[in-house]
Parts: sequence; structure tokens; C-alpha cells
Amino acid sequence: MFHRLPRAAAGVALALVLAGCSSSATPTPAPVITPAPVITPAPATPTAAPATPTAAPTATPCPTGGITGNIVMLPKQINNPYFDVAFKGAQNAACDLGGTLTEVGPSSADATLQIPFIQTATTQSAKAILVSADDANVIAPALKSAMAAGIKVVGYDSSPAVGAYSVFVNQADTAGIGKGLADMACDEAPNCTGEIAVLSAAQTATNQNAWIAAMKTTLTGSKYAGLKLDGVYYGNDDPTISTTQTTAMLAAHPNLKVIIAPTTVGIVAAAQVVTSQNLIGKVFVTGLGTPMGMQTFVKSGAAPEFALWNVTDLGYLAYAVAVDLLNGTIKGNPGDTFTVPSLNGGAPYTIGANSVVVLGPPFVFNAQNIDQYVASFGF
Ligand code: RAM
Repeated sequence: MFHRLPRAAAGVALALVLAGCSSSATPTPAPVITPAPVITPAPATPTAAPATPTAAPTATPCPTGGITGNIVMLPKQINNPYFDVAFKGAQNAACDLGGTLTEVGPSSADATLQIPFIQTATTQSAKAILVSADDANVIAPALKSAMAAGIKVVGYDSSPAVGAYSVFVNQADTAGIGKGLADMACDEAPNCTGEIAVLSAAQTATNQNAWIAAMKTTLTGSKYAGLKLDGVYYGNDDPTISTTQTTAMLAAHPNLKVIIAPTTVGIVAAAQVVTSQNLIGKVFVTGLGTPMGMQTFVKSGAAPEFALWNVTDLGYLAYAVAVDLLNGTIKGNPGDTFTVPSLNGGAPYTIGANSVVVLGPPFVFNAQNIDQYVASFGF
């Protein structure tokens, strides 16, 4: 299930709970609605620099203590803003919980390019590897070797194969995301009727493939009988390829009503193509995107509704799970419970089947709430 704010929620904001030196916050189980913060407008003209330099504001220092050693974060690709946000969340956790964090990774979403980074982390005796898989199976042997060397492996965002991680931190329930994608397409298609198509990420991405499969299952329900899925295109989380694929999709399916892009890179590219081809109001974009990346397209009507989770919290949770594995607080077995003080309102998380733990339900963004989410999430 998705968090949905009422359509008339203009003028309200999500509460941002700041804890310690972490900026991580998830209002769960439902977002807390508080009056919008008063935002002081920026001065119209830049003010002159003070004659006497003043000390730069200092960041809240990290507490001392916690774990020691290096934790390596390996996203699908390093040049994707989504993973920058997850890294920031993990950095916050490193500040709170100890240890040092290093991010490494390929510049394109290719699993074979992830393998050398896993091997290097292994030979350098990293304490833990946090990994978002470009392909569940291709990286599994390298991850198993790392685990055999005593390294804790935590999947986040896109799962490695079962058996090639200790815990997988899923951003949201997979079936719930699939249903949410179908529901948003149904909302956007006139009378929930017409042709729809998917613009995905890499063809081998575990997360997108699982969400699309769940969406297809939902689409078999009678509510969605008027929707016809034309096909799935792959933009590889690359802006250029995503643009080319969207253009090809529109050329092949001139009656297309909705593009569903369950990728933060693809959804922006799709909205840009719809905008540049003057298709706003004729073709609607939905899927998974960052509030900041999609703000203009929500307001223009190119993408009236889309969803995502708190990506900062996802990175924080992945790091916290690695720390609990290293401390021995959890083993990663189904039924293990643990708490992360700044997440889930301090309530415990429980590890489920296949050693998966779920961050929480995603949020749905629309014209009424997008500005508030941009302000509160900051991505
Ligand atoms: C892209 C990546 C990531 C996915 C998001 C929604 O940034 O493919 O894995 O979770 O989109």
C-alpha cells in the first residue's frame, strides 16, 4: 500500500523529525501532517560578504564510539542521483553508529562491472558491503566469497540472489509497489482505459523486474480491464538511452495514454520527451521518481502522480543493519528483530522470509504535496 495524502492537502507539510546528527526521518506508519514551515525568502540581491570573516557554521560532531572499520557501499551505478541520496543516508548512519563509509561503483548499471569492486572490498578486508544488484545472479559468486571471508553483505534497493547476502533491505513491499504502479496508471489513464507501456531500468535489475511482475499480476484484476500493456522498454538508468527508448515507444504506439517508469532516471526522461513532443494532456507519465527531479513535471501535468520512499532512510537502514550484524545484535535470520532509534518511530523492525526487512510504505506525490515533500525530503 502507498501512503496517500488527501488531494486537498495543499498548505501542509510532512513533519521532519531530526535525531542526533542524522537528517534521516521517516514518518511511519503514516506521514504526520503539520502546518507548513515558514520559509524566509532569499534576499533579492546578494548581500556583500562581511568584511571580517566569521567562522563557518560547524556541523554537529559525530558521537564517539560505535563500530570501527570500513563499510563499502556499492550502488548499481555511481552517477545516479538516487544513489547519492542513499549514500548520504548511510553517511548519517556512519556518523551515528561509528565506522567509516566508502562508496565505489561503476558508471553504468552493469553487474559485471560491480564484480571487481566486490573483489577489492574482499581483499581489503572491508567489514561489510552494502550492495544494490544490477543482476542478482551475476554478482552472487563474488558476494558469497566475501561472506566466506567474514564480510557482512547487506543488499539494499535491488536484491542479490538469496544466499548471497545476510539481509536484504527492501525499500517497500514488492507486491505493494506493483499494485501502486497499476493504480497510478489507472488514475492517469482517462476512465482507467487505454494503452500503457513501461520504461524500465536495466533489463536484469532485480527490483524493477519484481515490481513489473507484481504490476502485471495486479493488471489482471477487473478494475484494470480497460488498460492494455503494450510492452516494456529498457533505458538502463541512462538518461540518453531512456530518452531514445521513450521516443521509440511513442512512435510505435501512437495511442499510448500512460508511461510507467519505475526508475528515477527513466521517469524524468519520459516526462521530458512527453513535454518536448507537446504531448502533455495526451500522454501521462507515472512511476517512481524523486520529488525534486519531478517537481516541474508534476506542475506542468506531464506527470500528475508518482511515488517513492525516503531514500535517505533506505541508506541509513542498510548501514544500521550492517552494524547490527557486526555487533551480533542480529544474525539476519527470519524473526530477528532490531530497532533503529531514528527510523520507524523507534518501533522494531522484524526480518522476514529470505532475510528481507522492509523500510516501509512509499509516498505518493502530486501537485498538492510536491513542494512540501521537496522541502522535507531535500531530494
Ligand atoms: C533508479 C534505480 C533504483 C530504483 C529507483 C526507483 O534510481 O533503478 O534501483 O530503486 O530508480
